[in-house]
Amino acid sequence: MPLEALRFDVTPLGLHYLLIHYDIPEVDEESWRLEVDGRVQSPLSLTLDELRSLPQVELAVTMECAGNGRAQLEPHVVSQPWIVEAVGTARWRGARVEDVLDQAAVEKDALEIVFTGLDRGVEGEEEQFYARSVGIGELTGTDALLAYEVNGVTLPPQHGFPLRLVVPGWYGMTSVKWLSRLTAVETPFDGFQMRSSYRLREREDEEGVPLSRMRPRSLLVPPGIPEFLSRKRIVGAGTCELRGRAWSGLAEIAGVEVSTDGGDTWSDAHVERDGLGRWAWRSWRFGWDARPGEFVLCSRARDAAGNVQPLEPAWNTGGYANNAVQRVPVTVAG
Ligand SMILES: Nc1nc2c(c(=O)[nH]1)N[C@H]1C(S)=C(S)[C@@H](COP(=O)(O)O)O[C@H]1N2
Ligand SMILES: [Mo]
Repeated sequence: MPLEALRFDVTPLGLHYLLIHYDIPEVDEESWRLEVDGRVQSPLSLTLDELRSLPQVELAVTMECAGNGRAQLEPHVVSQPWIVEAVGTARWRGARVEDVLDQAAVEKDALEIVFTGLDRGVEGEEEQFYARSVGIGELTGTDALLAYEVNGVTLPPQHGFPLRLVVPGWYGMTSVKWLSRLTAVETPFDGFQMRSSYRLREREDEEGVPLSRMRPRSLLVPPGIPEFLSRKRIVGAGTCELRGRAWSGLAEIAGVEVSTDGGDTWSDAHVERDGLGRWAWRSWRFGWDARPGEFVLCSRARDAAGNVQPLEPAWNTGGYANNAVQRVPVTVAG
């Protein structure tokens, strides 16, 4: 997502980031079914119309790739080289996962649901369909959705047509696109995307900690205008309203601070009540009296659980969850 799109409460389609491990799969709308099987009393094979006839829920959800910020890690981690643009907010519309699980009558001994996509590829020398599991507790009494619409239109191919999972508050990898199957299992699923990817590890041979919810992060709407090659920003002297967005999947945003000296001193920004709901980012603003000179603008979010953005990234083998404060070099012209 181009960072100037942080101006929109809801990211217009086409400006929302995309992450696709393999290829966008070919889907035949007529023959497509969502299979629900495994530890259930009534296995299901649902058409899109049947899913649409369940109670519909629409939620604004900020989704961020767990690899956002990876390109800023040293030593470099080879994978999608996101700077900080792998985030977006969309209005997802669909059925509650819980309603489908109720219809299938999931057995009491089921621990997780495995969500399998139609996209197939080779990763870590393993041929696979993209698949991730989610604990039953994260899917019942929560806002987890099986979405068939985004921003008021049918899901486009790149966002998971005809159906995707959306787990609000979690990093994007869990929101499996191009769903074909939900399987209730009684033992933890150890597919590649659970066992190998999406774990915080300091060494390759560690078991690591699985990623789940998004850590707090805030970003600035790029102020002024950019210089073509360096991307440095140029702002006119005088009062300059700095704006941005902040989110956390762990707890509500409790505050945002701004620094104009690269993180040495901080002042509180004003955080707005946007009415987009708990799962969407919050907008913030800060009045800056810009005097001529060189500045490094930063913003730092904290959430109600006491999580704060660090000044420096913590390295890990996958380059995940780097929520270190953003630094935006700015020249204020005299
Ligand atoms: N089937 C499938 N689902 C997937 C992926 C994928 O490659 N295949 N990528 C995941 C990752 S890593 C992210 S960050 C989000 C991105 O969703 P978006 O492309 O709609 O923004 O989708 C997730 N769901
Ligand atoms: Mo991702």
